[in-house]
Amino acid sequence: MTEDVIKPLVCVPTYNEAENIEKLIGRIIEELPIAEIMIIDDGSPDGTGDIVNKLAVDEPRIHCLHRAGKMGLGTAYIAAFKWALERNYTHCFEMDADFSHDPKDLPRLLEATKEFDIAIGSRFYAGKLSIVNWPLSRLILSMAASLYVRVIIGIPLWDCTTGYKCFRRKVLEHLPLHKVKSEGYSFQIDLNFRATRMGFKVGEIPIIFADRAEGGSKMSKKIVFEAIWRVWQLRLAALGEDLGYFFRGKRRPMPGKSN
Ligand SMILES: Nc1nc2c(ncn2[C@@H]2O[C@H](COP(=O)(O)OP(=O)(O)O)[C@@H](O)[C@H]2O)c(=O)[nH]1
Ligand SMILES: [Mg+2]
Repeated sequence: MTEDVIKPLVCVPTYNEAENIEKLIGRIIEELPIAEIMIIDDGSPDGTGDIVNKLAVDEPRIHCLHRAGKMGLGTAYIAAFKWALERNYTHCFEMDADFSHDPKDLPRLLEATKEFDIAIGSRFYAGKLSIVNWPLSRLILSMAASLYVRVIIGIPLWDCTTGYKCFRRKVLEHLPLHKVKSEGYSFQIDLNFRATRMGFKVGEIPIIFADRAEGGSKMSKKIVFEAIWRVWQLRLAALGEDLGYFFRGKRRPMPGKSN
């Protein structure tokens, strides 16, 4: 498929985002009218999914996947990416529903995919912070997570856990999505790691990140602990894979380097 016609899908997982969702969808359409939007709602008790259904009646650019219960961010994105790959979308965005990610940055991230296979919105690029109103504890946690990831698995990114991203279709076509079991923070680390190992170019675009205005965070200790051990699991799995190729005398395929 040629990428002359650009058709992005903005994927937004939601759990109890009734206060944000209508306004967010409006802003996405305003900032990037060529995009379509996929909301992945996990049966939000506050009726987020119903709001999206009503909006979708008059606006064909809005789509919604309804899942029965809260199943986590990682599987939500995977479901949306698979849906996109079955259709002719050229790019997929990851974006939060709580206005932490400014819709104004959508065109910048899309533009950056001319140079990079994945453009990620970085909250502390080159040591320069661009965060508004976020608790210091969350900031320290995120920066520490990126440093930890850099040391253990060597991804050369300042912000390894950001959830504002734009993927070119070919990255998602090559990533083994069925193998990705990570959630939360580690989902972002996982995809960055796999894509980098495949030779895809991941580029950081500085963004201004603001704390959510409405609703509550779904961040939990479980997500943090998952990230700590998952990084080691990714490292060991990669080592196992490399050894496998080595003993078979073969080279590991690098689809990101092929064009
Ligand atoms: N579908 C789905 N969305 C989720 C789930 N957990 C969080 N989200 C959404 O993921 C985005 C990020 O979550 P948030 O609570 O803001 O996390 P934080 O920014 O790390 O505090 C928001 O749009 C949430 O509504 C989940 O289990 N399922
Ligand atoms: Mg948030």
